[in-house]
Amino acid sequence: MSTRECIFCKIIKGDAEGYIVFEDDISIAFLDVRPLNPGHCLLVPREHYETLMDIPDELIGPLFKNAKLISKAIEVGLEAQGIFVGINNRVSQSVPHLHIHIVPRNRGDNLKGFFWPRYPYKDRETILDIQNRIRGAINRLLIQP
Ligand code: DGP
Repeated sequence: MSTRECIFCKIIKGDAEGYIVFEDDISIAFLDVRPLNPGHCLLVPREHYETLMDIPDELIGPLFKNAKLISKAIEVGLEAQGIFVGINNRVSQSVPHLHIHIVPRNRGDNLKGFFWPRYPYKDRETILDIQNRIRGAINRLLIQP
């Protein structure tokens, strides 16, 4: 998708409506049009990157610092008991411009845990296999990012 067609790029440029709650040099945050709870914000980098895996390392610190600020602001400003922070990457990602969901949470708000059912591992062998595959991939990435 070109940045001209991206709805979040349009909001960033002021070409589409967005109820902006925060902006700085690298990012903006605005209200999600279909909130899980009132106050659900999306924090996005100004540059068009599709997923967390695509953004430059230098951006991660400043971006997550802003996620922390917005989380605190939602907690205080909306008197939320807690905050859910999450990112869909490709699967379940409906807008291919990286966005961090920052959602106010209150006990009994009907958002169940991680939203999805969870299952235990079949056995220890499966756990060790998964652990080894992730650790191996991390080691390879550390050698050659
Ligand atoms: P995800 O499913 O993780 O890609 O979340 C995308 C979110 O973006 C979804 O919660 C709805 C929101 N969204 C989609 N289009 C617009 C829009 O035009 N404006 C705003 N404010 N939010 C949008």
